[in-house]
Amino acid sequence: MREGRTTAAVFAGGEAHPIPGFTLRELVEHAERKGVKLTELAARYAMKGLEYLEPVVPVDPREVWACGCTYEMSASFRDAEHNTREGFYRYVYTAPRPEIFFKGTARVCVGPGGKIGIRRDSTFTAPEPELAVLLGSKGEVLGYTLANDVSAWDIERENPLYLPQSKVYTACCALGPWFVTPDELTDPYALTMTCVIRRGEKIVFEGETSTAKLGRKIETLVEYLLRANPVPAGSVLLTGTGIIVPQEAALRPGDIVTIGVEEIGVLANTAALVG
Ligand code: DO4
Ligand code: MG
Repeated sequence: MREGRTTAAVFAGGEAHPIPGFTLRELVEHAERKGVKLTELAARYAMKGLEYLEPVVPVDPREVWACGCTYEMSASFRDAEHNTREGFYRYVYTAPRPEIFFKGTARVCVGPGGKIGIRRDSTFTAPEPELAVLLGSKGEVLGYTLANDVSAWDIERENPLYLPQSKVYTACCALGPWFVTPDELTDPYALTMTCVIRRGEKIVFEGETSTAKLGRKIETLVEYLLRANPVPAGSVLLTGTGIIVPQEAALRPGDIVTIGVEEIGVLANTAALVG
């Protein structure tokens, strides 16, 4: 955020080189129109000086999509939760076609420090820490960030057909703190991801995974997403969770959820009731 406007910027440590006149989505669209690489355009347009800028949601995506059951942990926990057909989720983990669902638009996204939502009709809402990618219109990965696919697990558990209601609602998706470009993050399958939930002074949950456990290649997920479905440039794809938060640690208003990956940064959000 710069002079009251959401502004793209190249972050360097705690400070940033602003790119006045553009949001990141506008810069992605401009780079596509000009046929120039996003990183080249950003380097060309970025101001030389460094400023302290408050990071906000790093992109206002036209579309956010999310993958499910891409980690064995997510599939087996969900199967254990459900009394539906045996191995319903494991099937998706192993089948050629991945699970991909629509998570929403910029309307449901919050950035670092923003409030993530707990639906009033849910008693078991949990964070799902995920690696997310920023896409060009041909499916090229333009950057990596952290995402929280906040989910009303009890609604999904009642019946898998309720998935859209468990996944899509106000403030159900946190993104940030910024995107790291593929030239800086060369191996997205070697990232240690952590998640901590704090309630006042107490830690109510701590979990860790590695993206080495992601059961599919990101290109495969993107390829399925784009089949008969050309998503606009600047859309975001969440790659699924490998950290599962049990019901005992269900989110309560005021809880602080912190997701971290050393090579990307930290995404922290406070939970709040919505609706
Ligand atoms: O199948 C339900 C959703 C799965 C999901 O969001 C995940 O595995 O991350
Ligand atoms: Mg998820």
